[in-house]
Amino acid sequence: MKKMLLTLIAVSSAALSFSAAAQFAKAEDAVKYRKASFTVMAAHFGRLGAMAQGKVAFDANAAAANADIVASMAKLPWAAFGEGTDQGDTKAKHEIWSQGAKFKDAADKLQTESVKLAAAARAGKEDVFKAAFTATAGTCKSCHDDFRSK
Ligand code: ASC
Repeated sequence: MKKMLLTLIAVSSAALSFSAAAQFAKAEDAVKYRKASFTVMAAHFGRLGAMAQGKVAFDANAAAANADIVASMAKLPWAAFGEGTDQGDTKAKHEIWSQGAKFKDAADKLQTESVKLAAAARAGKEDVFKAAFTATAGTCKSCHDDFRSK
């Protein structure tokens, strides 16, 4: 019994390290994962947008908390754009894979600008925050224009 248990542990930890290396068991899981990270990002970016547009009063702490989540989410989707994940329920354009360096550059810009956005929010100056919001939104838009179908 003890031996069986040890074998089971050995087998399941081998399976675990294999799936960690492969990142996603199925292409469909990768698509779901990246969409989920964009969905969370958009929810928090939307709250920042409401402040940037003056629909909600600027609040540095709330803005910083939302921007931190955007910056965290901005790290996640890219690992889920692996080979074979261009099919199924996705708006991802084939250019993501045929122009990989350009896509990576766009992904990096979002990450850089969202970190700056969090810092700008924390600094508590509304005009600086608004400018950083516009810069970050620009990185969303240009990546969507090039790499997401309508
Ligand atoms: C958002 C959101 C996006 C971006 C983009 C910026 O709030 O969900 O995808 O801003 O529209 O142009």
